Amino acid sequence: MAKKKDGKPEKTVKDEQLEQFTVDATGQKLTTNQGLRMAEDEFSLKAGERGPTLLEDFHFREKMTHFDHERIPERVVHARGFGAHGFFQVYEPQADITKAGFLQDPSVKTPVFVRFSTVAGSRGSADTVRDVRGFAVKFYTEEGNYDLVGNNIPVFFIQDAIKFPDFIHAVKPEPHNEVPQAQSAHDTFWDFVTTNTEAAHMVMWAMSDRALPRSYRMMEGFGVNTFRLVNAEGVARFVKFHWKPVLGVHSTVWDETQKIAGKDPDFHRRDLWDAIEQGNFPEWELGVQLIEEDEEFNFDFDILDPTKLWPEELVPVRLIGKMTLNRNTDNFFAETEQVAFHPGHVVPGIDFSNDPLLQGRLFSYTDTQLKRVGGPNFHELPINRPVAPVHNNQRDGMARMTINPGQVAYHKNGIAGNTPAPAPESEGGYKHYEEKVEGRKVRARSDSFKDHFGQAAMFYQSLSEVEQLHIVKAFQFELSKVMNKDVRQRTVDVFAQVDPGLAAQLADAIGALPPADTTQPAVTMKSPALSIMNKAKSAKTRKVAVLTAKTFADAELKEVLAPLAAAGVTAELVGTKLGFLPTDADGQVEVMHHLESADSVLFDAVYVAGGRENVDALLAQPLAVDFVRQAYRHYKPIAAIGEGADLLTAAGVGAPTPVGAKATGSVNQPAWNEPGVVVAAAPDAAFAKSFVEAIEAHRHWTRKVQ
Ligand code: HDE
Repeated sequence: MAKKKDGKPEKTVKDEQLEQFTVDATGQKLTTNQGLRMAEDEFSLKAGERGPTLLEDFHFREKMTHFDHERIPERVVHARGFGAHGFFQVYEPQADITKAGFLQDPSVKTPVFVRFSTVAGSRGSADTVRDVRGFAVKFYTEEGNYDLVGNNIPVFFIQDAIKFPDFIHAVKPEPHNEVPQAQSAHDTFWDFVTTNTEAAHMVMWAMSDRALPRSYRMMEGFGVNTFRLVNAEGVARFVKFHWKPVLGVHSTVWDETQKIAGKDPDFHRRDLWDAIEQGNFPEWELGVQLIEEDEEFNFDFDILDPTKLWPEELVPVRLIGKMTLNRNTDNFFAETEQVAFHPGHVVPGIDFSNDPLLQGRLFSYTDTQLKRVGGPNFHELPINRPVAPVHNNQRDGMARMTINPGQVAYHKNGIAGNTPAPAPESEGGYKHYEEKVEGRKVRARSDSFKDHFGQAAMFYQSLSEVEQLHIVKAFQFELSKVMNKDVRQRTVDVFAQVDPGLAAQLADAIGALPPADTTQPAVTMKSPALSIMNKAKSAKTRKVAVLTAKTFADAELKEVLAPLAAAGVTAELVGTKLGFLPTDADGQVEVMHHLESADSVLFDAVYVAGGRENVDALLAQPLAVDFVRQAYRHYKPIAAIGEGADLLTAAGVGAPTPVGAKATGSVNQPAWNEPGVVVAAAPDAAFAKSFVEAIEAHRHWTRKVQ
């Protein structure tokens, strides 16, 4: 990443534009909104010290009125979100498939703003809930804004946009009592998805580990809908968009997810913010899957059906560029809350398909901005402004900011030389792809959309045993919160069509009848790319809790913490007191977290420092024992040096391997026969290497954990 001499990322044209609207009040005098300096800001104007407040107090009125009007409606979906700035660069010119300008020149950095979100919860809901994540990217290109408004799951619950209000009403808190918040584990969600079985495929994803991302930085993004790419010759291809995180795809486990929601409801936004502040800029590669127009009907699914994915083994993903997020926002409301995405914001070279979900989306997004951001001028808000010039005859409206001089506000005109004038295609004018369409006006759905279970079964069968087990448990959790017994039974019967084994395990857990039909659905293929176990592995940016209490050995600093840092792992000390601990080489290390407020769910791995005094102090703390026990239950890597191993034993994390037994997870002695547990008498390079490898593996699923 190009950096300026002061170490800060280079400014993009969008940064420069935003700076014109950025005002820092540090060191300034306090004024009213009219620019009037005020001599007093703590006392309202009164008739006598103990008398009533006067209407004349313009400062009080202005301050209070502004406050009273501070809130805008939250997004009707995706209300909870978090954004950051960055840039996108294409690897090679993509002229063969699209004429989009920002996909041609590898030296051009196109500024982007990205907003990640959950779907069902309110603005203040927890980050780590079981839900789909929004992944919306605004590219500020030289040809105008292009928005790729995607999710972290490649398919959707419904096939036609007209059903969106119904689906959202079913998943949101129930209308009579507004319960539950940010959860699908309730009657109406399961009632909907079992009476609208096109949802089956997406439900499988929502019950999978994909709905529990470890970090926004570690999840894939998908455009979901089928779009078109069009090149300069006018040749069009169907396209699906992908974002592939460089750090790989990783998830939390359900028990951990729920605990994080209490321990740190801002877990994901904090993670993204901190990573960017630390210079660990998250990166995703942009990929495209392409289908030629004459191949449209070559598949056993309809490529316009948004409940179907295009298996990567059938239609390979071509990686065409990389996005880097390198700057946090200055102001959450002005940027993240006011940003307005729309899948209809396209540039020449990108066009739509007849995907019936996409077609409806093309209406909804502008409509919702009118309500949410309060009028037709939301494109003038700094975060939404294109860096490309805007010239047209649209005028007026609430909070208009642009001053358009001149007599003429219409087209065609003679007075202004018929300008602003439409640009021909050769000068960058957008021309819709001339797809031939014909048909009768019908309210109907194509028969080619009728298979609701084939890809749901393919998804399930493509996963590892662990991932499948997580889905079974998720169904059991969700349905045990459903009160209506008919809905429970219907869920068993419907999902038996995806996998009878899954349905039987569900029935058993929720007191429903086992599925009547136990025929295993035949799937035409498995898609290994769907399993997150098959994605890139990396220890980079992982957070290790270093448990210690009294002192810290210099050898551990050099042989453990330094190699962890070299591998890009962040190690932070967790102790019984905040402040500095002495090292045995007259140095000091800082304890950044207190055991009372830190928790293993907030870290990726645990390291227990050695030293008798240390470990005895930790053993005396039930919270320290719980810390290790819980990390073990959540399959996290655990390492200990010397006496630190006693804390592992106290936490029930196995024991040294008896003499003669075959050790698996060890470096130097004593050997520890537990996957992902690395123990050594003294730190050395091999110990650090094994620990880094254990962190790279993310979780150690072969542990026998209840
Ligand atoms: Fe959205 N969606 N959506 N959606 N969507 C909104 O627009 C809608 C769908 C997605 O961070 C709303 O500005 C309809 C699929 C994201 O600001 C609204 C349908 C996908 C975000 C809307 C869908 C998405 C939204 C609410 C079915 C993945 C958050 C606030 C036809 C490809 C963007 C807003 C942000 C937001 C409508 C389905 C992604 C109401 C009608 C499929 C990431 O306009």
